[in-house]
This record gives sequence, C-alpha cells and structure tokens, in this order.
Amino acid sequence: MPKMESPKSPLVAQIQGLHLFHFDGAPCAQRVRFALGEKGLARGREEKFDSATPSAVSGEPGHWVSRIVSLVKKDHMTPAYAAIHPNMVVPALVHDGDLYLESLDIIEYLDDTFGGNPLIPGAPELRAATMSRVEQAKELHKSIRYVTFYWGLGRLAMLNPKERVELATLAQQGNDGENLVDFYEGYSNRTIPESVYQDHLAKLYAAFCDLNLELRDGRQFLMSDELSIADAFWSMKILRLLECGYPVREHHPELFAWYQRIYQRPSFQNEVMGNNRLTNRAFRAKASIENLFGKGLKQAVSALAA
Ligand SMILES: N[C@@H](CCC(=O)N[C@@H](CS)C(=O)NCC(=O)O)C(=O)O
Repeated sequence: MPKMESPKSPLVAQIQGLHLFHFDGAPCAQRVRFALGEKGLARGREEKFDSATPSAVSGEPGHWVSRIVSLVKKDHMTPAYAAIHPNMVVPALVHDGDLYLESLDIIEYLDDTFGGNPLIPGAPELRAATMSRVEQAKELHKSIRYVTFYWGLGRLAMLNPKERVELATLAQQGNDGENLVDFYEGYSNRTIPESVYQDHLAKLYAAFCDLNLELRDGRQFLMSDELSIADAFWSMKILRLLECGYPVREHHPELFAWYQRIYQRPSFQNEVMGNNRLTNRAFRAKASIENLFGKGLKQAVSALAA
C-alpha cells in the first residue's frame, strides 16, 4: 500500500480534495499528472503552493488543484516546502488532508482510489514484470538528473554558494533522501568528472536498447497491449531526453513509435504538455543548436553506439 506521510506543515491537514504540488517541466511530476489524466481527473485551478487561505485549500470536484513549486525559482528549497516534502523534490499529493510522497506511491494510491484506466495490472505475473520495469525506471531517475543537467540545463541549474548553504541547512532538518546537497555541491563547482555523466548516459542508452528490442514483438505499450504505470514512468524520460537533444528516433525506432502513441493520448497532451509547450520548444531549440555545433547529446549517443 502507498505510504501516507506525517508532514510538519500545518497546511496539509487543511487541504480538501486533491491538490498536487508539482512543476510543469519535472518528469517525476509529469508521470503523476499523466496518471491523473488517465484516471479522468483534470487540472483545475492554480493556487500558490504555500497558500492556506480558505478558498485556496478547498477542493474542486472532478479536478485536482495545481500548486506549482517552481524548480527555477527554487521554491522547493524553502522552509515552507521542506515542511511538506522533507526531500525537497516534487511531486507531493494531498488528498483530503492526507499526504503522499514519491511518484510511485502517489500513482499506486491514485490507481487504488479512482476509476478511469487501471494502471497496475491485476494478473500476478504481468504485475510483477510491470513493477520490476518501474523499479528500473526509478533507479535510472538519478541518471536522468545527471544527463539532463549536464546536456540540458547547464549553468541555469547551478546554485550559488549562498543557495547551497541554505539547501544544506534545510537538508539537516529534513531527509535529503534524493542527495540534493552532494549533487548540487559537485554540479555547481563542476567537480563531477565528465566520465560520471557519460556513465549515466550509457546506462540510459542500454535500457532504451533493451526496451526497443522488447517492443519489436508488436505490443502497443511497454508491458502488453494495455497501458500501464510503466508507460507513465518511461515516457517522461523520453520526453525529457528529447528536450535535451537525444536522438531517440535514430537509435531506438520502436521506442520512439511507442512514445508517439503515448504522446498522442489526451492525458499526455492535456496534463503533461498543457502548460509545458513553450519550455519544451525552448529546450529543444537549444539542444538542436548544440547538436548542430557537435557539442550535444547527439554526438555523445553516437559515440556510445559506435
Ligand atoms: N523519487 C522521487 C524523485 C523526485 C525528484 O527527484 N523530483 C525532481 C524533479 S523530477 C525534483 O524535484 N528535483 C529538484 C532538483 O533537482 O532540484 C519521486 O519519484 O517522486
């Protein structure tokens, strides 16, 4: 069963209905939004992430209330958010005063609680295979972070010394379960060796080759002809890497065709891409230029394939 957390923040207990703390461009939040869409729950009104006014905490039937925690403005590294999510990452879901952290736990909870398309198969064998693919995707989340920061976000994502001290202070009071302190220290000081980024890229490349092979049997979705939670986890990796210039179609054609099927679903179009189109285009344009000048992911992936 998904885990229900006890938050330090008094805001959580006041919330009615479904509220998602998220960021449009974050893959971990995108997979939850995709699941919400598949469950027939649409994005509703926007509220400031820390607003506790009576109108802000109310629910919206058939919808989820959107509370943006901007990763650009570093909202996630504030005491207000750390009191909701001690790891200082998105997403976090609150349903009628109960808090759920971890995108996997959140999707399991949504699947147990709401109708719409089932995302976790009932048949034991398929269920076990699906959850093992999801575990693999979870483990590779770290690789997505390293690859997308290095080849996508670049300097934009570095923290200055003051921000790093603030992060370390908040982390001492919370869990820092995603190791943000160490990562930002190395990333911002450029002390992470290039080989570490290359290794993470190689891990993703190997996993995509494997998935590509499986999809050759003609199945519609990753695990079978039915959509599942595995599609939610893996498609957001592809979305993010396409934004960073990874040549998915050239290197993994069946995986790309599968991604297109997911991409066209209303849940993807509305809940994942909805407010994300401009940023998506901007990242893709930046990545195309880097690929054109021979400094992008295209070259790095070609070197792995050679
Ligand atoms: N295991 C967590 C990972 C959450 C996570 O790492 N979220 C990222 C966005 S995809 C984040 O908030 N990162 C903040 C940062 O990198 O500063 C989950 O699946 O919910």
